[in-house]
Amino acid sequence: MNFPRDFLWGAATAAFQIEGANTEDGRGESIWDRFCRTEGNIADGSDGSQACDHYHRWPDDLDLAKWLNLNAWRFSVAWPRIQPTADGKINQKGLDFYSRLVDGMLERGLAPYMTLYHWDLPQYLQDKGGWESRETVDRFVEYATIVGRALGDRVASIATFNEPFVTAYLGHWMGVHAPGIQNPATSVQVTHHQLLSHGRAVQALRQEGVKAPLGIVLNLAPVHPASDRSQDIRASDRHDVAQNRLYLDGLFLGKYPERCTELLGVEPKITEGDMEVISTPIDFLGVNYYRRAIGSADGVPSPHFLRKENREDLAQRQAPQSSSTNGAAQDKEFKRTVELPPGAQITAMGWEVYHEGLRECLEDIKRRYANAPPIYITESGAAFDDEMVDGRVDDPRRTAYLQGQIAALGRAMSNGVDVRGYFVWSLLDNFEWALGYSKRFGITHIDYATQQRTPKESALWYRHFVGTQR
Ligand code: IFM
Repeated sequence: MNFPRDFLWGAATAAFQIEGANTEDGRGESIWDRFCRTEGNIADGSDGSQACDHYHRWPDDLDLAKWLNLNAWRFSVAWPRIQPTADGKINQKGLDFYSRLVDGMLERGLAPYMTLYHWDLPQYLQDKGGWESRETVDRFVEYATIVGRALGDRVASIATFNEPFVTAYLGHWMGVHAPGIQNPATSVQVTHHQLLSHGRAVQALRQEGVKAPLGIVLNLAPVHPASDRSQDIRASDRHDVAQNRLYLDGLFLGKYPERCTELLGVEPKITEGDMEVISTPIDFLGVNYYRRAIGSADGVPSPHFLRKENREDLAQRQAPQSSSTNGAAQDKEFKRTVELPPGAQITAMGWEVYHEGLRECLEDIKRRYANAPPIYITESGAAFDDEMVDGRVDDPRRTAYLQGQIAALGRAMSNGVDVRGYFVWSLLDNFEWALGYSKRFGITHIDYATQQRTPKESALWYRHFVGTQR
């Protein structure tokens, strides 16, 4: 398929995963800095203090993106660089960094796609309750307004949040991401407060006169029951509510799914008027797609989504412990992950390769939400155990993955879904959260000892492919 001439072809990144320099120019502490310091939280014991050193090497990285023929770059702003201290005072050096970065993109013909929150909450806000506290909503609106005023006239779009489901679920239900909380009730409240922050920020930015299109980025997954047994269908419904419906229904229908409380066992505290704010119309929806979910009553959580101590006793946790607030035990009932179908191809994350799922997600949005705005695929990619041989990284499985994703996207567009751009996750190998540097998602290899960047064969394929689309 030939994509429209003005279609965006980009690559996505996130501040904490690539910047490093986490004490430089007045940056404050984030929940991820703190989380990395606790032994056992990060698989390889690493942290984000150096990462890809993008804070210093950003001109080279932008040159690389330009060389790859890309016309868009997705990045996130680190909140602790902008408001490093609890008094909320603006750190001009932090704003200046992003201002230079955005100008650098514009000079190279890269449209800046900015995300305000990609998981690095200032630690001082966590100390006061983090996303569970409604006060954080006000603080987010203040932060969004500061960044919107400084950069809103130059960026191509502003996404409020990246993957609020991951913050809620991995950060507050399973406790494998910062801030490491394991409490389902907190997790659901965190979902509500992130969505409320999103809606309030969209309203505030519009009031400020910010012209950039405004939206949010969700990670979606079609959910298929493992069988037609009623227990498996219920497990699927539960997962679908937790990952997809809470967010999509909230944003586009202005209400949470009717079976939300029954299926999740907890309900958020909602104040009158919240749902109207959450469903404030937006200009675009970002969709991150990696894999489908399979709902099974016999499923066990993926070990990656368990804290170390819970991974060890996974085998013993076959009996449901319904009254416990221990997230892992609760997740046994969540039944998120099951064994993959025989013959399934998997990535280094243990994730099934299932391209049709992207088409399914996109068509599901079109079918269910008449008011959904144009879509961007804001992340799509795969981790593999790459090897550098004689200065080359031959990664045919990643190339095939990207080809499969782009073909599925093309099918969805042929079926009428309005998609405007595609961003590979990720331009560079980077800090893969609780898995540290052990998983490589980049189309560019990073040698972390020397910070040498080497485009992999998949990058060369992407460069060629994008060239044919112009
Ligand atoms: O690395 C993450 C990214 O930060 C958010 N989306 C999924 C990626 C791969 O796990």
